[in-house]
Amino acid sequence: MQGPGLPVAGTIAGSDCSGGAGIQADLKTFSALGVWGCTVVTAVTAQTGKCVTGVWNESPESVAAQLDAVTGEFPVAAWKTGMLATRDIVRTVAGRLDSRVPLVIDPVLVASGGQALLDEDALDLFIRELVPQATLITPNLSEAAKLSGLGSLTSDEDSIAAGNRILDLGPEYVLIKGGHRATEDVTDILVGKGMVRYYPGTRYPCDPHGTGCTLSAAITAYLARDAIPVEDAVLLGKQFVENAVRSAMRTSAGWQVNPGPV
Ligand code: PXL
Repeated sequence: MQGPGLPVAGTIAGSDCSGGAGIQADLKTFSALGVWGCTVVTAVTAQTGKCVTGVWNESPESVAAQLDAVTGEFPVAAWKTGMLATRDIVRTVAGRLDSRVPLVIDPVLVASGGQALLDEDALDLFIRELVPQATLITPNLSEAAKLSGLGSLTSDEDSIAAGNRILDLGPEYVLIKGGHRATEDVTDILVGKGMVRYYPGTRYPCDPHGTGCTLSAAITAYLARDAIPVEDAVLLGKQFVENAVRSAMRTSAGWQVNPGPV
């Protein structure tokens, strides 16, 4: 028996039946890192590693009840958000988070196949009410372009400029992911108040489903488990996701990221 003592992380996100992204990626990652995972499901998606074929959103009442149940039982040491689906869910989540608990926001806007994972009419509320609560927000390039209002981001300078614009929205740190840049390696760039740090990494010859979810979940788990500085949690999270990409599984629809124990 474990008794008390496992650190607890929570994820507020959508279900991905393929198991590579969403709630499933988060739980696998939490477990691999020795963290107890709690889940608040915002939507159920039907999808393969390649395309989303259906989305069913939860009601705000469901999300509120899940959040209340989790926080009533567990001392959640860090939260992450992924797919939030609707304006009502954004409002519900933004009004219920405890400002003392670190929050990692993966600003999931659109699936790689083009399916919207956050309604267009939710974006302003998301930016106004949730983003300012973030300890860290982890946009990819197109999310960073949208959140910053800058056009396409093609250089490190562009990413840093976008990071600074997003910082003005209120989060403590912004991690601009470089996976979608046409570069040989994958360099993520962390922007904080008065600081910039580069995280270079290897680009592997596959582009598996679920890397963004796994990265933000790993950072959340490290924050929950070790209460380390964000800069260190990002470094460890990046190493974790690289390992999960190296272990990626091939399916009939592409590659799935595979977060294993470390
Ligand atoms: O990768 C972002 C993401 C997050 N959450 C869910 C998803 C996806 C991408 O497909 O389906 C549920």
